[in-house]
Amino acid sequence: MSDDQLIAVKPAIAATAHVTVEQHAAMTQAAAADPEAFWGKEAGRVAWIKPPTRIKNTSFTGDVSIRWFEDGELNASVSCLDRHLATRGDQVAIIWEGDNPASDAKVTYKDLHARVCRLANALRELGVKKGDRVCIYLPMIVEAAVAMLACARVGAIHSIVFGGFSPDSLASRIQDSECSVLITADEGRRGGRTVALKTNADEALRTCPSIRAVVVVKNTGAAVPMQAGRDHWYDEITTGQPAQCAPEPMNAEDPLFILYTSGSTGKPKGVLHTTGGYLVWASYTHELVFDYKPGEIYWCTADIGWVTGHTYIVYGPLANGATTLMFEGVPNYPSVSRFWEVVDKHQVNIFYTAPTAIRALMRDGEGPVTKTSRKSLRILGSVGEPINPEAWLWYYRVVGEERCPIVDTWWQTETGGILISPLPGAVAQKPGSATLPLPGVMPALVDAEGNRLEGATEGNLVILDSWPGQARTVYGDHERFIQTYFSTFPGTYFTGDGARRDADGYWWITGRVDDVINVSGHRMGTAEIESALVAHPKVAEAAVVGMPHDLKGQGIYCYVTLKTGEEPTEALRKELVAWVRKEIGPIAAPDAIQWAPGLPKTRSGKIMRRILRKIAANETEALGDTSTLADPGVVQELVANRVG
Ligand code: 6R9
Repeated sequence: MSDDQLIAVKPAIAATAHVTVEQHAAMTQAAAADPEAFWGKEAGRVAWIKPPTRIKNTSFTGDVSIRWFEDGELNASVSCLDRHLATRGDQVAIIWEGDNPASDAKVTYKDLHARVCRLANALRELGVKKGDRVCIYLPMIVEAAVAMLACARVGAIHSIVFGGFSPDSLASRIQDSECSVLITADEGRRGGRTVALKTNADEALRTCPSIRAVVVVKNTGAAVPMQAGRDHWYDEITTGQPAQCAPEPMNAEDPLFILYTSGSTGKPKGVLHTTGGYLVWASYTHELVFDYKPGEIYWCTADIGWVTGHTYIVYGPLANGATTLMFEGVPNYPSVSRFWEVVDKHQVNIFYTAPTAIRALMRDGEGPVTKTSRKSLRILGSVGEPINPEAWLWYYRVVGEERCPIVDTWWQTETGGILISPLPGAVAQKPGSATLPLPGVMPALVDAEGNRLEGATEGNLVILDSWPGQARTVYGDHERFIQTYFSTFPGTYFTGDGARRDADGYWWITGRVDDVINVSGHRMGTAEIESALVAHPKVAEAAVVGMPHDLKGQGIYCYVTLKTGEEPTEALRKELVAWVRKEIGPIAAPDAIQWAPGLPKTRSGKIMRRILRKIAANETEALGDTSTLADPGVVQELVANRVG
């Protein structure tokens, strides 16, 4: 795609946009010149018990300390609920659309407030106090949002674990942050199938002594065992609770939530976000990037188990008094028209999804899209991985009929919210480019040695200074936070992504430069999959890399060395795929397993992943320098037996 293909800002959008071209430039300038003044003003987006007087106190060097609005006091649930009651208590806060197209529900701000207060009171009765960790392992039902906000109400730190994760993955996350309560459901529903959440939870809890109580939402009504004294039905403990609950006053820097995410090494990290800065960022970005106007119907298709669900289904939209749609299902059930049918059914104006969904739907052609109206759509968004220009253009032409701007939003769990994205009324788009940083965000490119690169070039993407939504630490391991994000290029936040900046100053994210792979927008650490593989009794060694994949963006390619005497059979291959699914979850299921009698290693024993990535990608003519290998013959063997 040429860097020059500009899709101009649409006059109809610009005419009413929150931010115009001129304002974008002025805001960018103002935020850079005087961050204190700029963010001091933006802090007014949320409801403070005690407004902050100290705005920014951040350092990316030494012990790395990030503090925003540090003398302010607030409660996130009040900003998302109470303050809307007078003006829009009867407005719908959440439209819930079930997996089954016949089931849906509408929850007003007044209803949501009451439901949150009832659960918050019940949590307090279970002994939950400010600072306690509560794990949420729920499907995409209204109770998931209620649970998040009820935790915020009582000052508990929520840690949501995606419902698709295995009992082992759930257990390790509960153990790491020593959660005292788990909120789950009997079962989840997705694509016409059920997910055995309570059964998974029971298995996980065998190794989670910190859990004192389990709250179980009756969702499908399936019979599940309840452990007396530990397990409580959600309905039983919330019915009869008062519909009011005094919010816990929180310092701006008190934690709001932990969310586990994969990195290049070790176990997933508990990324920690605090209350004030995160909420301001969620509100600021949701309003500006989606140009959200009161009364509009906004739909983000993410799962609440990922950061996108946190910031752009719950906190951002509700802080802004929006109507947010929560979808329990999948894009292709009961048919591949589902997304667009839901858009028509609920008259969705703003639609935010992932490139992997767009690529999957493209395969079925335009018919399933064009048979729907989609006239309500005004803005389309993309998140989770680089969107290839073909998918961008299809989304733009077929779904949005060239009427809707596309906001390709680059950000991460650690950034709390969007950092690089067009604003619909202010920034012309280029298919495949995340375009420009939001006002207040300072990206830069550095080479491998950390030298700043200027002009049109490509390099490692770093951020030079803090923004309010930034993660503050890794739960229980600040040293790991410093090591992971601030030691590679000292003095800057290292994103782990590579990027290119073109001659117009537009940013093109090229993907991860570390050992993290992005499968359908889900971050997976190759180290996690490797350790799952070597935990199998027949596996001696494993190396995992990403490979190009038409639908998923990246697929999981595993090189496996078996223990002496073990036979590489098709049955064993299937067994290993099932093993990894069970150990981590279905999203980690390998796409290819290649039997590797040996792995290419340097003389010091380091696996040369660069070579393994090339073989997996079938770029075997350009393997690069193999002279430092201990045994170059290994490479020929692997090339000859590449799978797929
Ligand atoms: C929000 C989210 C973060 C990683 C990130 C990058 C990739 C996300 C992107 C994108 C290109 C975009 N990524 N959005 N790459 N263009 N618009 O996805 O958070 O799950 O932590 O993943 O996803 O590689 O580093 P998270």
